[in-house]
Amino acid sequence: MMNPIASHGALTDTERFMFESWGYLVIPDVLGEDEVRECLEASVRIHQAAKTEGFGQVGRGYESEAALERLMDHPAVLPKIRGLYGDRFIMQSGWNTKQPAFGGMGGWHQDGSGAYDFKKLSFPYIPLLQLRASFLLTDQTQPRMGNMELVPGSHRSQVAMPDSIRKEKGDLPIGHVICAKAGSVLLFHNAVWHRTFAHDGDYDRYTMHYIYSPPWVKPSDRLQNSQSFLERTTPLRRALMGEFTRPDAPYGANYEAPPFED
Ligand SMILES: O=C(O)CCC(=O)C(=O)O
Repeated sequence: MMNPIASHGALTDTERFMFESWGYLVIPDVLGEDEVRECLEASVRIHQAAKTEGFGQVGRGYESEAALERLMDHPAVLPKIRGLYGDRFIMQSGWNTKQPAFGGMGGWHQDGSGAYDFKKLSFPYIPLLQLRASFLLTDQTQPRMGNMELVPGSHRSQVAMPDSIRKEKGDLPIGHVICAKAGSVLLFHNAVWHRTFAHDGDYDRYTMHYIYSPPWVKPSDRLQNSQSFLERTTPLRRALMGEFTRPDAPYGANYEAPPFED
């Protein structure tokens, strides 16, 4: 199947068109083999520390693992986030997910918040509020390797996926199983219907997801930032954690943009 392949760095007009049309992009070769290995080892460590069993998600791994911290503002990916949001956004969360060896199909869903249905925010389309960059840390070049499956263009669908399909975790003829090498990044809109695809391998599959949001959205993987992380990380990453100074009443007169390099 076709992939909406994107280059490293700034969002091109063609990539913007593909993102608007399908709701996602695939950026190959973002991480080299050594970086993938380091991130994979870090993923195993944080899941062991969190004692996850079966499918599991661990937040805040970027605070303790330098290899994961480096991905927060990766130069191949961050310019795409800026291309879609402009200069003012935060990293709302960073989740590391494990699809275990021989894991089954995940449930179809759109990303959002259990506390407040994103559908209430606008009609007819759900706005972009959680832009996700998913770093694939295991080979997913064939289906049934714990891939992500997305329904292209479904972020613009004015009807929900039928309950019958959701209940039985059924297949859809328009489901697109993302096949890509370890080190690739999938960038997608919160409203695209998606699920974790089955994994036939005898090893655990790890993916590191970074979710970027407008600056007024609350972080979802932390109640407050770790002071020690803030003290030792870079100014840009501090800004991405939402630690920017606000000149007056929140957001009224804007605030200083994160210190991007260009
Ligand atoms: O399989 C994964 O890593 C992603 C799971 C998922 O769909 C989600 O976190 O929303």
